[in-house]
Amino acid sequence: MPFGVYEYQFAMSTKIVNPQHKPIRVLTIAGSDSGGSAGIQADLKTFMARGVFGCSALTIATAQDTLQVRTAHTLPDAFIAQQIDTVLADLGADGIKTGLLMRASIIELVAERVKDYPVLVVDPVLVNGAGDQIVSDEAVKAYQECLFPHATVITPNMDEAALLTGISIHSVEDLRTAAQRLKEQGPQMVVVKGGHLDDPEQVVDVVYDGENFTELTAPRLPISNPHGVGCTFASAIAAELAKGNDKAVQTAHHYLARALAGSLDWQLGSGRTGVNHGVDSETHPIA
Ligand code: PXL
Repeated sequence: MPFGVYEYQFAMSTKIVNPQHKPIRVLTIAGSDSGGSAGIQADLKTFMARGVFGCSALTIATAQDTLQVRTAHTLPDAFIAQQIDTVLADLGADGIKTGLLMRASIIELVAERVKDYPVLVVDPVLVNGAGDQIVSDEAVKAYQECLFPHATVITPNMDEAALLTGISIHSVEDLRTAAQRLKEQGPQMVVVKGGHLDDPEQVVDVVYDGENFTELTAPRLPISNPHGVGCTFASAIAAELAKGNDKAVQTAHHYLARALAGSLDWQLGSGRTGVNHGVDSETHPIA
């Protein structure tokens, strides 16, 4: 048992000084982007920036840079389950966020484990940057049947919302209609991201809680197709919900706008640029 050594070392070297304070903990269940812009890298940087303690359960490892995913290895279901069980049994979580889950069996095992947690943000990663569906129809169905009914918030982009509802989306009105349909699939709140609409001036996201629609607008920045935006937004929402922020989606949206603006002058690799997660992290020490 090779890890026995480490357990022993932890036990011997840990000096508990002031054990009363429990940091707010958020678990991401997602893939790794070795390039650092998306996936668990984006999620953990966002958690840090929003002042919560981030944990992770890895679903898929990618060899990826700013230009492409070269290869990817999905981890075995049993090991994904073990990571989640291990973290939740000891540290617990005030919030959980899901990212790239790849196949129906993973979505099902995740749903089984996260369903009783009060904060669950599901970012259904179904379509890649080029607009192609990257998970099977069976996985899409598993999201709808197993995970959405337990979600506090789901955050599809408009291509994913179209896939999940069958609605073709060309306008803010279509985003609203899709949000209504998605609400019927079980989440408490829906955020449909309209970044791919062709308004050159602004980006509009639609939020629907079953009663009211809210539009989140931001000026369209001169960055072509930034990478990791969806992961960052969903993680910021999870962190804010875990902190008890009743304006979690709005706060996350403001953070994302700052993080995007903070990377405008970045030359990060030769492809799609990630966002500046640390744009204002000094003002958010771990809670
Ligand atoms: O942005 C979606 C996404 C999520 N998770 C991982 C990714 C990507 C996009 O590349 O690589 C691991």
